[in-house]
Amino acid sequence: MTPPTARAAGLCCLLSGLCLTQAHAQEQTDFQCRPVTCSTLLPSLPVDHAATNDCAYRAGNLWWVDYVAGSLTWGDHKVEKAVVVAVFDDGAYIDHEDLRNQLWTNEAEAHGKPGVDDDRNGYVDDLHGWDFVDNSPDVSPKGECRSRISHGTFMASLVAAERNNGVGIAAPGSDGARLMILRVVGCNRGVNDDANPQRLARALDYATRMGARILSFSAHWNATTPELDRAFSEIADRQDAPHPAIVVASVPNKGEPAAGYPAAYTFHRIVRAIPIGNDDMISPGTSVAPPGLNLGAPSACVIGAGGGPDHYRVEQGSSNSTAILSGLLAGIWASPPYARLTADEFLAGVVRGRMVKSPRRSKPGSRTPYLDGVPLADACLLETERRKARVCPHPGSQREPRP
Ligand SMILES: [Ca+2]
Ligand SMILES: [Ca+2]
Ligand SMILES: [Ca+2]
Repeated sequence: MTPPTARAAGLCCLLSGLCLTQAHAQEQTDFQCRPVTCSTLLPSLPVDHAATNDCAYRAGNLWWVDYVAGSLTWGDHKVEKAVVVAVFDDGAYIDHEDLRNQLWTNEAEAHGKPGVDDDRNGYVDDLHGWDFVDNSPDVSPKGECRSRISHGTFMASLVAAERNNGVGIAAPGSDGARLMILRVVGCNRGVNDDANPQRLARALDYATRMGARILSFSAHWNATTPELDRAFSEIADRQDAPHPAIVVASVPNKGEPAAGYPAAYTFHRIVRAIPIGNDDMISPGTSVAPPGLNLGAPSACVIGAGGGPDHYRVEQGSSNSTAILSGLLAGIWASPPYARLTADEFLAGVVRGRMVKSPRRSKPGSRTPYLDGVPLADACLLETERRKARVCPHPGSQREPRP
């Protein structure tokens, strides 16, 4: 029998950097404003939303936003109720310029007293989430993360970077999502830094009790425990779950034979992100995902928040696909006419009813179950006569040819 910490070691390894292959070694404060052309998908075309002034978007560097028709989640409507997306990762630098205004906030603690558990949820001063590694309200990455990339910071920005603030990037969840930061792994490779099942179960309970409706796992682990199975089943499978939520799970693309957890669960509230690398191709080495709600989302040449408060970098990997899909689902769910749907109604009507039936599909993959390709995630169901996105198939016309 493997001890729990070793069982979950896959998560720690991933979050220590294996999940992301570094495409550009240096993170910088200004490169996002110059055209970056590392993808053949949508290179430097005019952007879909002319009024958005974020530097990287205007420079044509956010191909992945337009690829999922993310601009259709922006804008005209007032967000009635933001969808809280819990990011399970190594924490996040919440003072980053594209993150600080995008956070979920525990209002009871925001208006409460320091040192007091104002909402009596068992966590003192939990303002924007919780650090389950060091049992602290400070959700910033710690230890070696300070001098390296913070995986969680990058992921949080792909979910919901602030839009139209003149700097950095925008994201499909910019308007509709709010970020709950849950630090579930550390960076020092010590025993206490592993993502153990008890810690994950506590974080799952916290996230859903505090109102997260999408749980974003850009990480995976290879074995599980009955305790963790129960915790996921309560949230993602139980019909009368008190706090149901949609789990967005990463399907890895480094040649792993199986998708790992939580993607391997067949629970009905699991949505899996299949990494799309370049040119509508499923990323080579993508693991076998179980049948279900599997949607292609961009993985390569993705620009996001770095370690400094105004730093950005370019990364690739299936982690990106997962965070982008989480933000996209949140952006759609927060938009009329979907904003009032329950998790099961949203899954049935939008994800199962529309998105997985999308006429946009990836190219065929080379192995089962990808021989027919996968449907590509997008917000095209929000398209109107007045607001269109380039990638959305228009009735009576072919998809616009690429240059
Ligand atoms: Ca509290
Ligand atoms: Ca307090
Ligand atoms: Ca921005």
